[in-house]
Amino acid sequence: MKLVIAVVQRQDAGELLEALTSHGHRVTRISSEGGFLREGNVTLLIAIQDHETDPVLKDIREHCYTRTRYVSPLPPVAESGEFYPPAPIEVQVGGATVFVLKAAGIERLLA
Ligand code: 2BA
Repeated sequence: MKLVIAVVQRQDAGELLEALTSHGHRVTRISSEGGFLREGNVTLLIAIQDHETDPVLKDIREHCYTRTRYVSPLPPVAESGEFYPPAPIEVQVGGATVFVLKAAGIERLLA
């Protein structure tokens, strides 16, 4: 059994969730934030059998796109007091960051 943790861009999350659930997977969607861009993204938890790993990764590949973002670094402190805005840095985000972990099992605790 595996636990797939997929960090995806918010724009891709809806279609990916639909694809995964339509293929019979149970998914938990968590709103998250990237530490670098400090922008909202989505983390999906998907517990699956080992043989489902490749099809799940295929769904993620098919629905998560690479996008270019520009980040403005903080301006350096100018000694003369003049302001020189630094050039934005280009950053490629996605398709997705995926962690595949071995899972011991799933317990559904019913009271
Ligand atoms: P962020 O941390 O906001 O990172 C967004 C994008 O910025 C990253 O895209 C990467 O291209 C770039 N980036 C991140 N840290 C950087 C750095 N120190 N210097 C230069 N560029 C940097 P992705 O690699 O596609 O990552 C997308 C999101 O996936 C990340 O958002 C974060 O939420 C998550 N993530 C990526 N790698 C991770 C890891 N090793 N552990 C936990 N979460 C991770």
